[in-house]
Amino acid sequence: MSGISTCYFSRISMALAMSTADLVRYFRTTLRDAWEAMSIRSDLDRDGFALVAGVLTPTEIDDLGRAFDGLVDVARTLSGTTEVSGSQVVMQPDPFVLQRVVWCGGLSPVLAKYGHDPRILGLAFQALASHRLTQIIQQAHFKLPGDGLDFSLHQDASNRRYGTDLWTDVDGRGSFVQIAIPIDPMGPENGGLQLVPGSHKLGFIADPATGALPEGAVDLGRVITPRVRPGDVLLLGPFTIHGSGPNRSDRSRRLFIQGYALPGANHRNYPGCGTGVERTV
Ligand SMILES: O=C(O)CCC(=O)C(=O)O
Repeated sequence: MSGISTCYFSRISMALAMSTADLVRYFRTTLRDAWEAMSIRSDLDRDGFALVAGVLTPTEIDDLGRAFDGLVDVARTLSGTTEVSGSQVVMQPDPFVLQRVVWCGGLSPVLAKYGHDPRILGLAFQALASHRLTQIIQQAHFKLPGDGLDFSLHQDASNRRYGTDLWTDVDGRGSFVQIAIPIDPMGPENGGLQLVPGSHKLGFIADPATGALPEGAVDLGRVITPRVRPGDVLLLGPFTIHGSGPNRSDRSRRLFIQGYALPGANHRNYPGCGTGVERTV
């Protein structure tokens, strides 16, 4: 919150030098941004996730789709999980299943630039209230028709190694936000993200060694699979229980994911980015 206050205080000092028309425009934008920031933070506090519509344009989504296609082309030349050009391609050759490309910006400059895109960083700032962020995740997730891929319900905090020496929870709220952008329309039929609203309030309940959730921790009747459009953005806290089922449709479900930690939280080495890349909002 103090980060947000500092940000708006500096905006007010800049506004003192402006004409009336500029001033009106400026305050309108500032108020809109402040409102959006409050609602993202309050959605994250209440539900464990927040959905922001229309962040990327259709043209950008087309560019991202082409970049994802390029990753599939690279994966088809490989015989198994391999590190290439600073990315890790997680796949099997026969039958061909491309699970994900870790630090995908290594292979694709088009994807790389979204890691420091001001809109994405602005959302991460709103979630974590820090001008300094450490990016540790940039992944391209694929679910091509018939590939059978699914993700059992989990908390991202497990993947961050919460509860071990590899993670320090510097803000006491998990110190991490995941930002997911669908490249294709995503919903129940094509393996869209499943979420358990409010589950973050349980805190970190997974087994730190295996990531498994305790028996009966999730009331499956509370799982939702929202329809999310390409270019919309879904923010998830690290304790929010989520997963996804297989893609049973005849169209792909591709998901572009960025993940940011508060500085000092992560001590784990990730393919492509080591302990992370510093970003400033
Ligand atoms: O790609 C998916 O459907 C699941 C992604 C996910 O659960 C994760 O990255 O934590």
